[in-house]
Amino acid sequence: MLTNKTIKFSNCLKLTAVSGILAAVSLPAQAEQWRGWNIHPPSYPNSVALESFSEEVAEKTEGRIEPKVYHNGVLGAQPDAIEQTRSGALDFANFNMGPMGPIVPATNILSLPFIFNSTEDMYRIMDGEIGGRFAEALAEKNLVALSWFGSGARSLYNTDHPVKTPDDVDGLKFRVMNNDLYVQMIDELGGNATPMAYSEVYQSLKTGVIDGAENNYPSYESSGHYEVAKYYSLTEHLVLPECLCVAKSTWDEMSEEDQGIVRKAAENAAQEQRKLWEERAQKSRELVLESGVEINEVDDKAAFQEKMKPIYDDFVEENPQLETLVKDIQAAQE
Ligand code: GTR
Repeated sequence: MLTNKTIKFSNCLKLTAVSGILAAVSLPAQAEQWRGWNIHPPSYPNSVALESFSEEVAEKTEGRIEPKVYHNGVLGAQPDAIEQTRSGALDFANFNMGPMGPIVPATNILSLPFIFNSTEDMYRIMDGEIGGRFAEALAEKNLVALSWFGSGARSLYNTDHPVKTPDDVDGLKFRVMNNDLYVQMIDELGGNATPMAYSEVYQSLKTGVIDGAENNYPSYESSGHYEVAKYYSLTEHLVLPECLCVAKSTWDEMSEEDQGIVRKAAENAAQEQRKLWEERAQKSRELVLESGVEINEVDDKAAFQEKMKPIYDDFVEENPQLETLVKDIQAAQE
């Protein structure tokens, strides 16, 4: 007859045997599942680069980290996604520096119209010491910027007529990204600005809630805005960098080895994005032209710059601590 004592003893033996087997199999540590935010459709250059980033991270960490990108802005509008990444509810994202301004004031410098002369200047400056200063400002707000993507130049487009001089903006209603600086930008030109989520622009153009918006060729095309707003005017007023950012809490949880892997993958993704960008910008331009869009040069860019000058003056007056950074960016392009 088995006593209570012997039953317990035999169970104990079984347990010891099972844990012995488990230890021998040496189960892999549980993979970290990362959620990544992306506003664009899967074929967009940024999306392709984010997928490459995810694959490289999963492969090089041997599955310790498994990033997954959610495309098309399904995880929310950009300002909300920035907050979610800051809090660690999202692990990584590709953010435009435009809507970053209200959260990280230094990044507003990047939204000063005509601050960069060209995409090449922007890349050179953001990849260097000055870019590091922006990364520091982002880190203070819990965002680890690992590399910089390009987004070409943004230009005005509308449903009514070509914009050739600032006077042509008079009275037009433009959607802008969520940042007061852009409201002032349109005001200075004599138009009316409405901050609005990217996902709402198409419908608002269609129903006449707004007359126009501003963006680069690939976004103008992939969002379908060109189907409604047929006049694309090459003001090229903004050359905005975008980041591949990781949540600070996610970053801090990683080993140094994995941080190195993730950083390298982000740098590789930026190189790929920049290359794909050039091809896509060209394609998008052709596509919108074929569909009957009228693209026009502006007569005199300096006239637009002149109108927007008060934005600089006000910005420096309100943020005297950022004046040096503005000046350093200007000096780096002389
Ligand atoms: C795109 C940019 C997006 C978003 C969008 C917008 O060019 O890549 O991140 O900022 O513009 O206008 O909201």
